[in-house]
Amino acid sequence: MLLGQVAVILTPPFHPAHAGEPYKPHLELFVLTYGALVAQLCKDYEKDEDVNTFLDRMGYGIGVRLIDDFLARSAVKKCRSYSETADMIAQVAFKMYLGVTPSVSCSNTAGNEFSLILDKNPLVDFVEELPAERASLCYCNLLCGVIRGALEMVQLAAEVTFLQDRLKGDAVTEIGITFLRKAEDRKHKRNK
Ligand code: MYR
Repeated sequence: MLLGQVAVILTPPFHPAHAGEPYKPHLELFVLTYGALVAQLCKDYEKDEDVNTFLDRMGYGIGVRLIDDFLARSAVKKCRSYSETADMIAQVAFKMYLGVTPSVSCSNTAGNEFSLILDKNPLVDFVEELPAERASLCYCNLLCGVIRGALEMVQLAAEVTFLQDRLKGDAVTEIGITFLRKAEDRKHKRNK
């Protein structure tokens, strides 16, 4: 499975004339393709950690490309705080590409750690449960890489990991985002 194929399924060609129009990605095709990708990786790699790393790196490559598509389709303004950025990821980006809106909470007093809580995760729509021998697999780890790659392209370094996962029996699915630089250090590539 090639990075380009997954990226094209998620982001079909966009024309600026359609900015602001409702966007319908080929979500079901993406979800099914993603499942096939993870299944293949599990055949190729014995260790869950290697599959997780592969998915994160692949997601990073997608995120680096996806950010231009996101900025063009959404026409959003530059965020002024980590909190705004976390809200934008949840309310605009997740809604746009996955059709769901995670809830966002800040998890530390420094204001640079956030949790995205997903009640519904379309990426696992066709997954019942993880096999017992794949207990450390982060099935949706691609998403962490996508977020990390997209943020890096707007000069925001971040660590992104799954903190909880319903596929592993947790009560919710939770993605943790830790912004690594001070907001004032940002040199925006956009000047909107
Ligand atoms: C800015 O301040 O310049 C805007 C920041 C926007 C960050 C958006 C990051 C998008 C992440 C995409 C996640 C997609 C998950 C399916």
